[in-house]
Amino acid sequence: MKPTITAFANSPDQGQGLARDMQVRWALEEVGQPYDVRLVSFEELKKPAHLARQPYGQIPTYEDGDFVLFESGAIVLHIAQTHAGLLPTDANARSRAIVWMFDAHSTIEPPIVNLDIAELLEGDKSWNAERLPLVKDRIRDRLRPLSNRLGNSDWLDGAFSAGDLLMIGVLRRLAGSGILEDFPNLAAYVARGEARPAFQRAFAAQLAVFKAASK
Ligand code: GTB
Repeated sequence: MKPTITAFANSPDQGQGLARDMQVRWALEEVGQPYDVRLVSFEELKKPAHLARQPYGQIPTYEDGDFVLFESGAIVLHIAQTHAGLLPTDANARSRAIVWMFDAHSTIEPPIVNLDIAELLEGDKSWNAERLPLVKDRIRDRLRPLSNRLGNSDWLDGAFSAGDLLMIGVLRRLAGSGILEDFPNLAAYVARGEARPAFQRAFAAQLAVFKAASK
């Protein structure tokens, strides 16, 4: 049976793959698992049928029969644990890959979300111009150690893993900020992820939703 995921019927990013269904699609493509997509409008997100799947009324979700998951990181971990290809088989190496999944969402992403908030929601505040450089510096403070750890390696710990998938998904949110360009090895790391055929398929699938909606 094919799992069903949810995604925005009208993604505000206009198909740039920044909404979090992208990571779930990418993971499913990496492991070769076909899937269905239920497109959800902003109104439907907050209705009981969707709230039963996702208590905060957000995407993405993952359903396999009666089995329902939310939280993109947990969904990607489930896919990686139930299919070959996204986590090493050695127990310690697997745990190290999972470290990077947590790191992406709990250490690297929060200051990046703060930048989105500062730019999108606080742009009209009198103190915004003074605060913005501080918000950007906090991101650089997180990216510096990450860049040092990656060094000249292709991926964070050996072969490409679910840790890289989530990390690249988070770093992609910096597109257009100019910050990633301060760390050329991280910019190249993101480009390497985006060049993967599975990423390309996932990106094309979510872009097709935007194109169909704007016809
Ligand atoms: N922790 C949850 C997870 O990882 O699954 C967070 C899920 C979440 O933030 N979902 C967002 C959502 O459904 C979409 S991804 N928001 C609707 C709401 O809260 O009402 C975040 C997102 C949205 C849009 C862009 N964009 O347009 O660039 C980027 C990221």
